[in-house]
Amino acid sequence: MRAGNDVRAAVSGILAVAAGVSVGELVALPISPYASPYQAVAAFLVDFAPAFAREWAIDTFGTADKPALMVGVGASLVVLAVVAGIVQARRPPWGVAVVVLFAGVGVIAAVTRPTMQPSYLVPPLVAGLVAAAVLVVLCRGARTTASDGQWSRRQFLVASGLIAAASAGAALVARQISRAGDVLAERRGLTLPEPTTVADPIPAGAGLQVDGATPFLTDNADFYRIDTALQVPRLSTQDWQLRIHGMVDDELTLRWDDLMAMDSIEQIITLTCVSNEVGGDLAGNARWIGVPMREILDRVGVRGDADMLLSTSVDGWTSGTPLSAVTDGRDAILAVGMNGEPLPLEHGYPVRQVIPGLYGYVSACKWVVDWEITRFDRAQAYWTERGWGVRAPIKTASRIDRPAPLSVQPAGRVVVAGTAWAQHRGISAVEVRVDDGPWQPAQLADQYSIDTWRLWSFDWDATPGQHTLYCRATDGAGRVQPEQRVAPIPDGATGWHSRVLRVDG
Ligand SMILES: Nc1nc2c(c(=O)[nH]1)N[C@H]1C(S)=C(S)[C@@H](COP(=O)(O)O)O[C@H]1N2
Ligand SMILES: [Mo]
Repeated sequence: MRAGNDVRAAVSGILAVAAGVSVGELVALPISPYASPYQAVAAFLVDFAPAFAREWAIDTFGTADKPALMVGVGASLVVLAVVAGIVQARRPPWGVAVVVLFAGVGVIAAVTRPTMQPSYLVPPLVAGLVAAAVLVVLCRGARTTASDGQWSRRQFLVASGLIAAASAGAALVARQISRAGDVLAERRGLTLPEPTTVADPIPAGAGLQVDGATPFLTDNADFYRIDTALQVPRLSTQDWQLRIHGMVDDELTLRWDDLMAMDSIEQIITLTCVSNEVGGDLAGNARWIGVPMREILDRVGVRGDADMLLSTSVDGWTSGTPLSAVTDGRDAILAVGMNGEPLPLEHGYPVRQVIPGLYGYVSACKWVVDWEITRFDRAQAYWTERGWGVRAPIKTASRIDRPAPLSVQPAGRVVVAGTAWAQHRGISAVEVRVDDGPWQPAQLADQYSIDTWRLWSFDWDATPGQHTLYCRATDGAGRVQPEQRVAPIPDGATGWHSRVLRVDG
């Protein structure tokens, strides 16, 4: 008889856990997509998995690592449910204890979510309560049924009722997930706000008419992408919110419609990554539309002793920006548009920061959902916790873009062209040196603004042989790029870019 009882107990356990999970997901739906206990536990496992486990998962499942994880969590839940049912039938109330333990994992996972709100605790707690209650009721029934057929039928009815509830919950969850899949469709249909201030027109002389030169504006498809996201977040405008708290007079939570109700501006700004080696290509120049960040800070009333904006992305990444860079009059934007389109998903849809003059890791938070106004002596951000510089203004850089490295050129006139940037200071000169010769001035394209890169070219009278070309820029303050080679870590590389070419006789 024992085996039969065990099967019944196992089924009771599965129904109990299924009911708990579905009700938990159901309760989470109106709170936030990030309040789902199931998703929270999966995300928690990813965040806290040791490196070897993560590598093993990526090696084994490749790009299917995320679905594999979800299946893994599901399978563990089934095993837990069976164990809880059997334990509860044999030694009550220890089965309930197993369920409570698992609900505890859900609570811990919820607490560690970067977007965590106290309401995130409700779904795992409710899930635990429901699962425990169902387990107690069904297992009591299971023990009585051996001698009483009536109980059995009733139990069956209860069980099927629960299955119905569980599937209803699952259906709702599925709808929620499909809504996340709709983010791409939503983006396609999204209308950008009409900026009250448009960007100055680009002078014809800002670009270069030479093959292989970098275009003044970077297409979205060619724009460099740097982030820690394993999976590009899919955050809809409906789910987006920006919670502003910390050292402020009045906390504020902005929703998409609130943001759209504010005046927006259009501005062309060059973004740069601190990880660029000398001559690196992790820089791009785009036309952004968004709301000035300063206007939002004005609404909450920033306390005088605060000096840092700690921004958190929906995936938990953080950046720490000096508040002065947001309030000193430069065009720090909470951007929603990039080159005339809504932000591409991988560039921060629906909302990201763009702040001229600072490397991306201390300024350009993508998928931003939380602003804490704090102090540099109280808080740290993702990369500064890992040894990168706390304050990271962009260092002056210049790069040779053409001719291609190690290419063979005909003797005579060769057009050398490149890019130079020193955002928020501007570029006042670029010089080129051939081998050990003197520095010669390059021709500068028109400067669009001090917040954008500046293209340059140099007419080189090439003589046969192998040559090394060097370039160096001077910023708007008159400071020449130093020769000394410094690695990107902790706050940006320095040194002159060079390129070796052969010239045929
Ligand atoms: N959420 C999030 N935002 C982020 C990052 C990240 O890892 N996560 N990386 C930053 C870094 S280091 C850079 S250089 C810029 C790059 O922006 P892009 O990918 O749009 O070019 O984004 C910044 N914003
Ligand atoms: Mo970066």
